Amino acid sequence: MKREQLEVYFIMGSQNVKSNEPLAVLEKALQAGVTIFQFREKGADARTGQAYEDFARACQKLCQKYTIPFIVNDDIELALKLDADGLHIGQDDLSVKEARKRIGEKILGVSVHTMSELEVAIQFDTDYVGIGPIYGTKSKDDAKPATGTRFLNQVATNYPSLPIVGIGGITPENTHEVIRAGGDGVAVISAICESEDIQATVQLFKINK
Ligand code: 3NM
Repeated sequence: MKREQLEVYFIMGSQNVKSNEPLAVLEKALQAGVTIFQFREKGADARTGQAYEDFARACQKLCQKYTIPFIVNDDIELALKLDADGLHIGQDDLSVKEARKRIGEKILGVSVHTMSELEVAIQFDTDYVGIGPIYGTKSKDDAKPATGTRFLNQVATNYPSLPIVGIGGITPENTHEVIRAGGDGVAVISAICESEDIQATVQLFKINK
């Protein structure tokens, strides 16, 4: 993948959208210029069964309309069934080795928090790594404590050719810190999902880099 594709990495599930119209939010974000999308339907209020799959397909269709990569969080079966563009996994999901073996050439992203996790991700040709939470976040129940940009900076310095996206509490106001530390882009849930003007917010993420 090209590292520019990580510039504004939008992540969403229906649980992140108060209006009950997540597809409308996704389409606004796509129109506004997000560069990649991750389907992350998780938590107590998440859709399940057929409703989950139908919603994923609807999100994928919108991403295809705007020619933006559609990445599935955690659920490799869904990623394969829908022929998604990629899969993003954390450390509690299936192993990086198994994920790479099963998805072949699709985009693989891995969340890493330590150098040893990073080395495993690289060993199995991760296309990018997600590093966070950089700042405090309310969008992930089991998030680790916020770390700031130190680890991200260490990774960017040691692995200059590895695409990196920062995540966790990122807003248009702090995005430049992530980029200055060596991130190629920012992964965002709430600053976009809860924005009253998604067009303006996405533009600000790009301008403030
Ligand atoms: N992963 P927001 S933080 C999905 O640290 C996710 O790996 C994180 O949401 C990690 O932009 C996070 O609302 C939530 O803070 C990001």
